[in-house]
Amino acid sequence: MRRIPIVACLIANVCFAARPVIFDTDMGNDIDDALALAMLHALSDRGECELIGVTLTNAHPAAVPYVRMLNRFYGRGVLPVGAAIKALKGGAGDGYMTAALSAAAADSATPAGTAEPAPALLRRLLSNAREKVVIVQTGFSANLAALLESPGGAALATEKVALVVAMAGNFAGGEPEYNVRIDVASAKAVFERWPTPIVFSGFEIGRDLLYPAASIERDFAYAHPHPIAESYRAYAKMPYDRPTWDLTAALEAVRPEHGYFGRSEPGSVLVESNGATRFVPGQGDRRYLRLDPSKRAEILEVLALLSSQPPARR
Ligand SMILES: [Ca+2]
Repeated sequence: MRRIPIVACLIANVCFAARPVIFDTDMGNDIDDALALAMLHALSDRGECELIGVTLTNAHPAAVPYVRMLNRFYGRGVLPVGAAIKALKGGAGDGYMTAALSAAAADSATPAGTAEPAPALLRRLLSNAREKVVIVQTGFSANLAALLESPGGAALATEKVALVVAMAGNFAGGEPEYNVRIDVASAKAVFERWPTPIVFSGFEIGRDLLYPAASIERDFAYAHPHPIAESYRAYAKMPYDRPTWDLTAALEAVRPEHGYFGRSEPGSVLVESNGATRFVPGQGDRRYLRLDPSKRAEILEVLALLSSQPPARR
């Protein structure tokens, strides 16, 4: 009896291609991007999505090698990685990347070669996609804004993007959120004019779901060194429980039907000059996530399980 759902799942995976996903990230500024990328590899291994590329909005020189190192750890070393097109003040940090690269040095050499600019990669991935793509944006909006403002970019997004899930904004009335504040002009362009639906995981969602340090110590012990665990330890003094901002966006992007989060009514999102986001219900196809506190334990369990899942293809 226990085999039946597994077989059904395998058949389903063969019969229906997994939804392609692009991960657009400011990797290196905070640790949640690394955990979110680990999750997208795990979900790809499970056949729930297909990670087709990573585009960066952190221009730190370690960002491309670091993402390539993680992709290689998870058995996807050939995955294309696009480099950030501009260094943003306060948004080009190396919170853990160099440390994790040096810890991994014995395990794998850093691949040579430059990366193409992220907006060019985004355009190529979308143009070549056989079905509509979900974009998980967990950093600044520079790449999507560049695509939107390039010739034919809006039409390409309309044709090839199903949905953007963005970790951005603050829908609980707080301060301007970091991902918006660092590049206000790009966020304003994307959140107000991007031609497909956008679902926002606002600051308040990840803030209220803290990743347990105990999981880093326990669940990643299957590999030494483990690049995610090394990164987490390098980012801040252990033990600490870090908000799961980017993980929640990745989860909602791939598993919307699980209903982990509630969603607001549709509306529009306006970006003020200081980076504050304002939701206006009514016209528009923007929504933001809501967290039911009674689901907190379940969601944290899922986030830890997926981000710590051993690579299937290593
Ligand atoms: Ca991020």
